[in-house]
Amino acid sequence: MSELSTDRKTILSGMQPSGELGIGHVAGALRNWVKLQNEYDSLFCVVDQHAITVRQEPAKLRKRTLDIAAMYIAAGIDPEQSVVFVQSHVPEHVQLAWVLTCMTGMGECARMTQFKDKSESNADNINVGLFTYPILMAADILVYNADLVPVGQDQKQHLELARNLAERFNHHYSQTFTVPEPYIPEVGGKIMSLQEPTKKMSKSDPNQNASIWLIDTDDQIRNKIKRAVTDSGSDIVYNEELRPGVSNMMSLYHIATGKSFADIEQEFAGTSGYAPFKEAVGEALVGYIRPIRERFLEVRADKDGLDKILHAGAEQARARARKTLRKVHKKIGFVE
Ligand code: ATP
Ligand code: LTN
Repeated sequence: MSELSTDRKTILSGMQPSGELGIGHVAGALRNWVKLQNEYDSLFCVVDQHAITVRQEPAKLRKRTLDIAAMYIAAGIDPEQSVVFVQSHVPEHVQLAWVLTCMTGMGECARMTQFKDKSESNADNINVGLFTYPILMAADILVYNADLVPVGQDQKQHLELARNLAERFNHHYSQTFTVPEPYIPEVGGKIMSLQEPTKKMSKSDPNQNASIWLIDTDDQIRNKIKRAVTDSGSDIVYNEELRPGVSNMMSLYHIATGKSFADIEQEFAGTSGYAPFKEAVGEALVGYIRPIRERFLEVRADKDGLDKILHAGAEQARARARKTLRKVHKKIGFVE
């Protein structure tokens, strides 16, 4: 298990156990986590407390929390090198979130696009947690003084709030928090729904044909790609606005093979129709996802091993979070 050292910069990121992980999560986040863990002190948490901002069934939440942790490892996070833990095992996140809540304006939360979107999709449960969600996320990050936060594009606005809160606290009291930077992949960083390529591929999408899950079988992957909505036209060129369907296929091919968009365009120049390209995308994804799925099944089957990793991870995370929280409480005038 890694010792967190202070001479390396820190990264922190997390995902909600609100559903299965798909290829979008690899593209937008996981592949960067894996890359960055060699150079940074790395913490990766499963944010179960964020997940309950929408209704969750207890048994499913429990299962998915372990699934997501196992998927981090299957995707290449090495628990010997990185700290892997569950958010609710480290109560300091919520403790810091309260302090930050008292420094955040109502308007700052009200303008978050994710809050607006989720209020629409959960109209019967617009709870205060959904509103203050980004403050808890800021606490997740600031409690470890993370320098860098690898996330997908949709999290940029939340990151901005975390930066503002860090600066605000430092200004009101004294230098305490590192102001975190987002780390967002540009090329192929956002994977769209296979059925509506102008919408993000998301784990809460009820249409099962819209997403490629990391636990999909080879045939499921091939079939979903075959059925994916493409555009009218037949040449393979990247243009998110005019050709969202084909551009999304190119992003998937890029993730699975590492090839640039220019190389992909050249590889398929002159082929007639989308069918051969889609077949190549399907096969590339099958080859990319298979080892992740197999490793996931192995890690998930070893319940004790996974428990050990998560509990050791929580202990390491707590040691670090406690230090920050103590400092914060002292600065704001809480009696020791
Ligand atoms: P939900 O649909 O339940 O709100 P989600 O599928 O968007 O969740 P999150 O847990 O919110 O998933 O996201 C985890 C990380 O994966 C975030 O950094 C997010 O930006 C990234 N991510 C999720 N979906 C995609 C996608 N389709 N393309 C690129 N990145 C993605
Ligand atoms: N809000 C993020 C998940 C998340 C997160 C974090 C990401 C919660 N806390 C801290 C990075 C750092 C999401 O919905 N993807």
